Amino acid sequence: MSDVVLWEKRGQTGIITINRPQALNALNAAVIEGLHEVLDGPAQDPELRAIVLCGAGGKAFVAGADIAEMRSITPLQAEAFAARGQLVGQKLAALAVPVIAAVGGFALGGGCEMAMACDLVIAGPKAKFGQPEVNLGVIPGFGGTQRLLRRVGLAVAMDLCLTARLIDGAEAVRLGVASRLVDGDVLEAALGVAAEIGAKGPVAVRLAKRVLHENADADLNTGLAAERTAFAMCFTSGDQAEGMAAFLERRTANFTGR
Ligand code: CO8
Repeated sequence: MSDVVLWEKRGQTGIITINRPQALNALNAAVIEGLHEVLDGPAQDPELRAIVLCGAGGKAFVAGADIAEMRSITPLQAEAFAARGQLVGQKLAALAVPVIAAVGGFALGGGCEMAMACDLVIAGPKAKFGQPEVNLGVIPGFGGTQRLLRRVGLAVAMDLCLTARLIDGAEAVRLGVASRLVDGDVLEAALGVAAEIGAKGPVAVRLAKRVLHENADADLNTGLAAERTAFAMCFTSGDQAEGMAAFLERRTANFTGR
């Protein structure tokens, strides 16, 4: 297993840590390949209820792609690097369980893009988000232009991508880049959210994630049809029977995820 991407299973929560604190967790090829290894391997564990993605060292979630490594790559290598990076984002979306980004510091460039590829983004008091690529003479390449556009609309996406300005957690939540702003330790807060989600009906959580992702670009009627089908699928699960019985019997549901 990679030493720049760490995996830990704590109860039913998986924790992925990008571990290059000396370079503010910048994404080099080794990190991208380490992420693929985790996402194709332990992150598929059917016992998991949620995954938290964080950066080591406290100062940064991820400060972008590794500028030193990117500096002298060829156009073809740049295309291949962006493709491998974008595929990480697609694998995060395709994972059955929700992925929660715990952003305690800088989430810049590829780091902001990686956070936006997660299902929930929890920002700590020192979080800073931004797409500063134009400072370096490049543009986002890990999905930033497209995910920002979908999250915040054209006007704000243009502002962030063209001016490279950084925003704090409060502004990120207001604009829709992040889901929540928390006080204190962002990893603990993200683990708390993971536990909160983990206590819900797992079949329903997985289906909700899937319907939201698979229909993010669909027209309303297509999305509503997918929602109806997934809603009906919930009624094939023991979770639905247990969840509704527990409510009516005024007790806590004991979900099995089947
Ligand atoms: N790449 C490589 N090394 C980095 C990066 C980075 N992105 N960011 C920080 N570091 C290194 C620094 O070089 C420094 O190393 P050293 O101690 O050896 O000199 C160490 O981390 C600490 O950084 P600083 O001394 O700069 O720390 P400061 O607190 O002064 O500043 C900042 C923190 C503001 C975050 C600053 O480091 C910074 O601006 N970093 C670069 C941010 C950036 O421009 N990110 C975008 C990169 S481009 C990109 O992400 C494109 C993605 C598209 C393709 C992705 C495919 C996977």
